Amino acid sequence: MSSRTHYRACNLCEAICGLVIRVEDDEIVDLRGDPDDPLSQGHLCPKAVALQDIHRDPDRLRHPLRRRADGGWERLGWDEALDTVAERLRATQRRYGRDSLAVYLGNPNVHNYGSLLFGPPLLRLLKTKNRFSATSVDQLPHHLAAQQMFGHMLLLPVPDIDRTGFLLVLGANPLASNGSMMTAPGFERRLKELLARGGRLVVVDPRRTETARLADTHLFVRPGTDAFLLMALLQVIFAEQLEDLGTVASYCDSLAEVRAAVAPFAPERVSSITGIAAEEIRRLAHDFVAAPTAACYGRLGVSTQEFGGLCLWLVNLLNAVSGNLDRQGGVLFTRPAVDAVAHFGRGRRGRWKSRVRGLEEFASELPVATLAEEILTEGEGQIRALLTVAGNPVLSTPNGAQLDKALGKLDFMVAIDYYLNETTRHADIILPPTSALERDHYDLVFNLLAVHNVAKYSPPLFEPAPDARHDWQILAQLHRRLDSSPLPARFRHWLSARLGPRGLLSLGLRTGPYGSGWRPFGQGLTLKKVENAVHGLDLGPLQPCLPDRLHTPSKRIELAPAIFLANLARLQSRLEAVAASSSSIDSTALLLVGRRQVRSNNSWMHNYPRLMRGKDRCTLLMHPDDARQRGLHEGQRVSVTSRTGQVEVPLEVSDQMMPGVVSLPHGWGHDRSGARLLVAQQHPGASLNDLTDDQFIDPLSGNAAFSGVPVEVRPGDAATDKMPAIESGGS
Ligand SMILES: Nc1nc2c(c(=O)[nH]1)N[C@H]1C(S)=C(S)[C@@H](COP(=O)(O)OP(=O)(O)OC[C@H]3O[C@@H](n4cnc5c(=O)[nH]c(N)nc54)[C@H](O)[C@@H]3O)O[C@H]1N2
Ligand SMILES: Nc1nc2c(c(=O)[nH]1)N[C@H]1C(S)=C(S)[C@@H](COP(=O)(O)OP(=O)(O)OC[C@H]3O[C@@H](n4cnc5c(=O)[nH]c(N)nc54)[C@H](O)[C@@H]3O)O[C@H]1N2
Ligand code: SF4
Ligand SMILES: [Mo]
Repeated sequence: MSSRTHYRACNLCEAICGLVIRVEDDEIVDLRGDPDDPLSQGHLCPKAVALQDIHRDPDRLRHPLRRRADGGWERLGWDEALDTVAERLRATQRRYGRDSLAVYLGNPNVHNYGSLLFGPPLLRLLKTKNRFSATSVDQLPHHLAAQQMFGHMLLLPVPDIDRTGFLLVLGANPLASNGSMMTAPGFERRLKELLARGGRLVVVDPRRTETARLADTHLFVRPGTDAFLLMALLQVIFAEQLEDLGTVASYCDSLAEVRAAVAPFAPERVSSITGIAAEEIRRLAHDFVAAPTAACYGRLGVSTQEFGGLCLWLVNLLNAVSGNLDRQGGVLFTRPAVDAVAHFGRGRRGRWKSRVRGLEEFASELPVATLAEEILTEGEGQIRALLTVAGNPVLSTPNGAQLDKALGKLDFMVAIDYYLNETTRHADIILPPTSALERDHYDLVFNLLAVHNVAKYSPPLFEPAPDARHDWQILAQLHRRLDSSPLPARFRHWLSARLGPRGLLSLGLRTGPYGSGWRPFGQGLTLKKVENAVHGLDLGPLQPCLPDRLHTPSKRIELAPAIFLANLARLQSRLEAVAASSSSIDSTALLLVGRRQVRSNNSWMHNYPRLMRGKDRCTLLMHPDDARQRGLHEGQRVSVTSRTGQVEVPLEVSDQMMPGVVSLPHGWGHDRSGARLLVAQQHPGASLNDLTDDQFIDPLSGNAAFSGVPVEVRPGDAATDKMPAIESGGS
């Protein structure tokens, strides 16, 4: 019997936990958190076991598939599959123009360094303006604020959680999500340590979440109104002359404009719209500036809302004017061993607009909320073909049901994905890559967002199956087939495909901030050194690094970018409208928000029996008063209706919800026919995005607004009046 121990980083979520995996005869016999990983220090969540379940899953596709005329699927060789795809994409673009081909990149691309290195060149080659990704249902406002204030969309300040004295969390639930745009494996331990050292944790969320329960203070906020709260916090700071920019003061522009802009937003004026008492807001502002160090952290709940762009600007501002930007214990920029800031674009904006709704491009992408209408609206420039890479937009983008219909109307669709799921069932050809355990990994994105500088290389655990392709190989082989560039460009692509992700990583490490350069021996980081440190290399705590790291042409921080100031008129008029109406709350409509659950990951991890055990988790959470008013009770099936659709789910009555707000997790809704997900289809749940609205976006950033969708809730039609339990065959 051959036995070996393997070290790697889990790539399922942003926490990049170190794993120790024991393998005997190609079977995983033990998998645990690596106590010697300098970042994760042994942390692990239940999803890590899913890595082997994904690998073994009989539903995971292992060969290219082509849809037959009768709707069934047939196996296809790689060459024939890639040739056909290249031919169809080329023919569509020739006939209808470049923009008739659209591309959608899903979330797992950022957890896959091969895709990150070989996806962008293919997109540039395709030259379509119809590029979409999960960014615009997620973190686009973060990039916009970073680009406008610091000059680069990837200059994202990270809260210094291990040294701060005060963490203010808006719209994030790291105890379920394990953290986002802030890689901090073991979030719970870190928060407990913060409290143990006398620090404070304040959570602002319309739900008393797992994280809020840990906090010393939790404030319910009405969905979509955080920008008012943040403006009021700043108003108090300026009105009482508490602002102190600390070390960044000498290279910040436009402080006077900020002071003037926040002046109308006194706590008393925003209290009724936010649902937070004026004295609570004042106290929070005072405590935040009085703390020895503090960090404000705003995440998904404030990013995916109507005022998302303003929110992320205001979060950065609050950190800046309290002297916590670029300060130990405040928020800091990282210094990763391969610096994505140096390798990826700064993020330009507004070079083109979407055809139907006129939404602006950012970093060469259009907001995905407009994808369905770009397919459905006839005329010059209509989308006729689609390439999806690791994405499930039918379940993950607003008004997914409309997109579902639209995908059925395409002339041609190809999906690079290892499941036949709600989205890929519309494809003509599916190209499935290797599983994560069959490939190597180095995190290019999440080291950029980590609360401590580290570097870790994960070699492949298993040999790829014969005739399997990695994502990067599929992308590179499509590229080669489509490339008619002049010879030097084709040679460059040939060379990088020869080097592969690993070779490119080696170059990136040598030329990175810790790199050895081209010296063969001696000092500096090389891939060899990173590889030899099997638990990961500790590159030290985050350090202040401004103004050097700024990418603004002036090398100064722009505190009041014009686009944000101009957008404040929207905030003002909303405030006035609410003040003018007799009541700020519509008593019949409830406001819908989303939530995440530890044993789930977006839309694609519901096919693993070990994660699916237990009671139905796709439930609507509602406050007892709201349930009573509607004559609804615990466990009952309820019908939830919005402008765009209707779903039925079991009701869970709980005072963890703010009155007037209901919560449903996203990523469910596996009852669509034609998918091949045996476990998920037994417990399908319903899709939150059949209720969200493609027309409800943050007009400033173009990001989808998921928070605060108005819905009505009534007793459901179905007779089943109990929560179905989930039986499981797995161990
Ligand atoms: N209402 C609402 N909607 C949301 C959210 C929300 O909170 N509320 N969250 C949003 C957020 S933050 C995100 S990031 C998006 C995610 O949106 P998407 O990225 O569109 O969806 P995922 O569920 O991540 O689906 C990932 C797809 O990639 C495939 N896949 C997994 N691993 C690999 C791989 O290694 N290679 C390839 N080629 N394919 C792979 C899976 O089979 C699946 O089809 O959803 C967004 N949608
Ligand atoms: N287990 C698990 N982990 C995951 C994922 C997963 O699906 N499952 N997905 C991964 C991905 S792609 C991402 S982007 C991250 C996201 O990670 P987080 O940013 O932590 O996202 P959520 O856990 O959805 O928490 C968002 C919170 O915002 C609250 N909220 C909703 N609307 C508002 C509002 O208007 N204002 C305020 N203040 N709060 C609001 C919700 O109640 C919820 O508690 O998680 C990642 N990790
Ligand atoms: S927290 Fe995220 S990275 Fe860590 S084990 Fe769980 S899924 Fe993997
Ligand atoms: Mo995300």
